[in-house]
Amino acid sequence: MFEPVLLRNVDVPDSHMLSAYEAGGGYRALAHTLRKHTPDEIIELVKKSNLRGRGGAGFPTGMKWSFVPKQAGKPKYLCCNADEGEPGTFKDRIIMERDPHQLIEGMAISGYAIGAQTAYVYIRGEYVLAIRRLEQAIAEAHAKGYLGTHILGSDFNFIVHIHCGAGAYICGEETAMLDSLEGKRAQPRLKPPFPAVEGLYASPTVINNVETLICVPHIVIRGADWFRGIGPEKSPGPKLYCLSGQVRKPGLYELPMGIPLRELVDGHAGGPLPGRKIKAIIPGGVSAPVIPESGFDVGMDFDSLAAAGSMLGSAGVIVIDDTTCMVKVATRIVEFFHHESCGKCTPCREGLNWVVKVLRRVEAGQGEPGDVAQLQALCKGIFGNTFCALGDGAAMGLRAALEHFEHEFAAHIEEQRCSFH
Ligand code: L3W
Repeated sequence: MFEPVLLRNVDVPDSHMLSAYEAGGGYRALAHTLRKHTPDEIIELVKKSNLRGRGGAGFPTGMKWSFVPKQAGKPKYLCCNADEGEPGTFKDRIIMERDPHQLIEGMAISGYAIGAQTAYVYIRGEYVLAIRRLEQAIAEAHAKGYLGTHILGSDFNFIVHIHCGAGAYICGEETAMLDSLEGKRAQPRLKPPFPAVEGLYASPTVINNVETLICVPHIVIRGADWFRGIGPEKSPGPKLYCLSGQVRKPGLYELPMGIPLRELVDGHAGGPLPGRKIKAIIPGGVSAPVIPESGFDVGMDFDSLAAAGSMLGSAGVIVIDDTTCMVKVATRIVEFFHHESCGKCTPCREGLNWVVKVLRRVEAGQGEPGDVAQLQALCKGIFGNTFCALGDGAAMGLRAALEHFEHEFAAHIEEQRCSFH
């Protein structure tokens, strides 16, 4: 049986309080780090663990940290991406609401490793309870000497600021987030330069997701080999999966990286609702291409899902059963991306507007014979041609829905109605 590590505290009474966190061994990893390790040793340890970013792209964390220039000069920043805007994704919220000290400890160790003294948590503005709990936890950590100057008697100084987003999905894109933190309208920046070299206020900045940062204290205490021993070697570790949609037991699950999708949904989340059959699953937030039933044996890790034509993304697993119309699903998803497009680049701004118009008419039973081909051509025009991953996410998702469920689109157009309603 897999023992939860990242969620081990969340059901403890008062789990958000410092006393409960300390009682479970909290801040031991920070104390150990400051007493026994140089910053470079922590970077090496994280590299050895093969920890990969949990925000969506799976970039190796230790490698990202090692891109931060070593020389003194400009300040270095750590930013925690807690904007969690991907539909179907709620893992970071649970951590911040129920175990905020785990994040603060992860940030302090990560800040030490990269030479940062200042950190920001860019948090989704709707996460009111998480914001309150984090503020309280930061104050408690300051009072106890886990944050501030000369942390635990060392030379390490580190403070954490909270910055609340205001409801725009694009702020979760790392460079748009930096613009938002600087007080500008959030729009993606051209990369390179990558933020690790030139980020916040043009200074070296490491941006990591909440779940990535909370893995760090456990790697310090239990070692890189322990972490690498869970799941596939190139994509290891404990993983948080957000289960939602038409499934018996939706919720947040911590299981090894690489668990087969079928085992996750049928075994842990209880399978389909009574009398229903699951026909499709979106494995990683709506940016990830939908998987039909024939693909449910895929492993839930970055490489296996990429090889299967989808992606792990934020591990927001959305379950769709045989009572749901895939044209409707695809339309709602593309409407979301269209609404959230920042408007900076033409293929995303104009392309998604066009796609939504076609999808809405097909959904309403007013589709025209060439509409599927039109949608495919539009996806081709958008994918790979947008400034950031938002347009790609919309195009990839629609392309997969058209590929696996073309018959549902064709039936809408032919019968001029939706047979699900
Ligand atoms: C330095 C290099 N740094 C890459 C860094 C880069 C970034 C990270 C990954 O999109 C995905 C997206 C969403 N020197 C570097 C380097 N980096 N090369 O590595 O970079 P990248 O560009 O591959 O991805 P990204 O733009 O960060 C993230 C997908 O995630 N997604 C989003 C989910 C939303 C949430 C949420 O709500 N919590 O995570 C969902 O599927 O579509 O593909 O840090 O700077 N040479």
